[in-house]
Amino acid sequence: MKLTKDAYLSLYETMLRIRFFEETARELMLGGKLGGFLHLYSGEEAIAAGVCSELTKEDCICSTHRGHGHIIAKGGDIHKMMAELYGKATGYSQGKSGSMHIADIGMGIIGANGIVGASIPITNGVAFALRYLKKDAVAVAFFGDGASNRGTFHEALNLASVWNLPTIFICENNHFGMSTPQGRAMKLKRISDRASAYGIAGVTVDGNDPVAVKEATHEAVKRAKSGKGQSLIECVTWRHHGHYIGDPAAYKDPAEQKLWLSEERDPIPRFEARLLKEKVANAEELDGLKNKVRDVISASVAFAESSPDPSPESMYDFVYMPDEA
Ligand SMILES: Cc1ncc(C[n+]2csc(CCOP(=O)(O)OP(=O)(O)O)c2C)c(N)n1
Repeated sequence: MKLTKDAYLSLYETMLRIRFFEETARELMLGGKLGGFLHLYSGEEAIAAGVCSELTKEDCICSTHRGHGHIIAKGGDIHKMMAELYGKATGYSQGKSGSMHIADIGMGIIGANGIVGASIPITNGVAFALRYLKKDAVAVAFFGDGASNRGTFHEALNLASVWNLPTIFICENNHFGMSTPQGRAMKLKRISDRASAYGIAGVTVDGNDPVAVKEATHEAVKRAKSGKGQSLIECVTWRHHGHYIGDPAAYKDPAEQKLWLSEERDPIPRFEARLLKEKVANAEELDGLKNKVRDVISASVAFAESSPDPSPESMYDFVYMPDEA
């Protein structure tokens, strides 16, 4: 795939936006400024950036507990995201959901989801709706290697296949489900091999290379939009931190951790080296983008900190309750 300079820099900028958002949120939480749970996406940025670079506003994504990267890459509002982490009234869910339930329907962001594997069948529902409404669009499910062992994954791949839905399945294989390594939860080495059981296309790509992810997604979107079927794309990656903030990740092999955090593996310095080597951009341009993104994240923190808390009277607003008993 031949990319323009703008396309390369857009992938780079998206990865920076995710990394800086995540690392800022980490510092804020460790500093006691944020409450709730935080599952960081640092290290996996190339997947969200590569996938979402092939999606239009009409295409939809369903996300996970580790969802900030997907939301940022799909065009979510960083100010509203940060305010939500702060529990402020200006947040995506008026400060009531925190990190794991951010949605922006207008941007095709159907929602993050704290239930592992739940986003996968929901994506089929979205794909069904898109087809019913005759939209030229796809629905994309993000999920982890752990989630691919759940029944929801298997049922959803089967249903998408037999109903020929425009669904794309993105498995983010970061090698662990909480503290359990992939090898202890499944015998397969390649999760993409599961696709053939359902008659759909399966491919494993380097999930730390945004261009490889973009290329695979390009093919998957083409296939889905032309009615030729679904795709399971396994993106091999590594999460830099523990499962959530507070997990010291003592179960990781230190040598492996060091290797994946090195400049050769970390998707951001690795992509920077490529952009410089292929003369797509020079160091000043890349630094300029870094400064620009840092300013965006700092502004989002200032916005969140100066936003009001939700009022006690609004406690039950936007909260679903069945008919009062
Ligand atoms: C149905 C369900 N079971 C268990 C959990 C607890 N849990 C939260 S994240 C997680 C691991 C998920 O691993 P994976 O799908 O590989 O995603 P990753 O965290 O690696 O991104 C588990 C077991 C949950 N939230 N939902």
